[in-house]
Amino acid sequence: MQWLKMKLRFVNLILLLISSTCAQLGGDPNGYLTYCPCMGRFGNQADHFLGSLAFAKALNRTLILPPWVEYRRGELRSRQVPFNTYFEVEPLKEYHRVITMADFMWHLADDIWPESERVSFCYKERYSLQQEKNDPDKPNCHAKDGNPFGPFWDTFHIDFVRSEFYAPLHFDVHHSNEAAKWQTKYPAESYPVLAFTGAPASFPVQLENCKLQRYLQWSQRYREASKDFIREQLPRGAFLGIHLRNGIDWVRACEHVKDSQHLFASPQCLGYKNERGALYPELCMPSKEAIIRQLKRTIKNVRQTQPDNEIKSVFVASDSNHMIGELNTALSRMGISVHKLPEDDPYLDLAILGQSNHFIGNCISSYSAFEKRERDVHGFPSYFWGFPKEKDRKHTNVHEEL
Ligand code: GFB
Repeated sequence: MQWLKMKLRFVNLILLLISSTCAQLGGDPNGYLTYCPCMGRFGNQADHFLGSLAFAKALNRTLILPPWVEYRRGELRSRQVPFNTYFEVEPLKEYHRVITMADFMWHLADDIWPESERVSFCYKERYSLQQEKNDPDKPNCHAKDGNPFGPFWDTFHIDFVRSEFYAPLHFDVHHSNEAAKWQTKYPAESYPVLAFTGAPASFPVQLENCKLQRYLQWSQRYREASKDFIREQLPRGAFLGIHLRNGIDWVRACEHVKDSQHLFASPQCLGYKNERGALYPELCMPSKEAIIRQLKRTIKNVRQTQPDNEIKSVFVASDSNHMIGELNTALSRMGISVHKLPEDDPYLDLAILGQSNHFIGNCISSYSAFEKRERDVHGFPSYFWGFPKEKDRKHTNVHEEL
């Protein structure tokens, strides 16, 4: 009996907590916007996130923060990791109204977005890989077709009853009155939630949205883990963080350099209109010799220009080959030690790079681009492998001697 009373009290407490959370959350009469971060891995998703945040603000709709989509080797379905595992939610609210997808789905969706009204938005018909699903009389977004599309929406048991094709509207809210067009065509009263099959944003991130990076702040867990690593594993003093993007997917991606003006994040060093030059292979895949040359040069430059804060160590982040042996051999005579995380962790790598005194990244990589933007927010210096071109650099930099 006593046990039953306690159980009832516990259930009441849970119900009270849920209802008070609902009251706190309220509903946004201006509507909501969400999307599946269905393209690419973290760097791509982060670029898309900044654009989607700007888009939600321009439409004056609350942004439902999607989980990050991750792919693990050997798993057929993507994993969805809650947005706030890696980043704080509160700082984003300084810029615009946001709510995590879990909060929205558990506390508001039944009222605001009942199952019978869940519409998926795509630019135009998306064909299903399963031919039998493609009906010329009933064009569809097939929002849950394939991986990560299905697993993403399944995370919150979301199914769509209808598709909406929004062409010719687009997402560039900085250079036209596009936001007003969206609001006229899709008012919040009739469309409480705009749920996009992909991010309502461009890749790479639009120049105008880079500054939104300042609202993306590491969660306490990552702030602490990065500080602990730096304090416990690196020698005291300044350190240089480097990103070596050199896995097999990258080797293949770099083959596109020869026939492209831009590749992935390349505007971050070359400019959005190639105002700082054309693509060249060393930007994408610098040789080991070039990496060592640039490291030595950077370390010597800092010695000359900041003798009170010399670089004492190098922290290497990489998706594949950290080159620890080669770099230790090359830099030991300069009294520099080279370090990496004991286990692969792309987020902790980034959080550590964000605190390095100097950073050298890969201009083409959107993973490096995340880091560059984060450092820009704090005014920390960043450089790119092979940029400017070695032969150009000789004419422009007086501190280049090895
Ligand atoms: O982030 P991402 O879109 O950047 O994809 P790129 C690269 C992924 O590789 C990261 C891992 O999300 C990480 O999971 N990775 C890359 C790393 N660098 C590191 C690192 O330093 N440390 C750790 N631990 N992991 C492009 C994509 O990747 O690659 C394109 O933009 C395409 O869509 C191309 O897939 C081949 O921009 O570098």
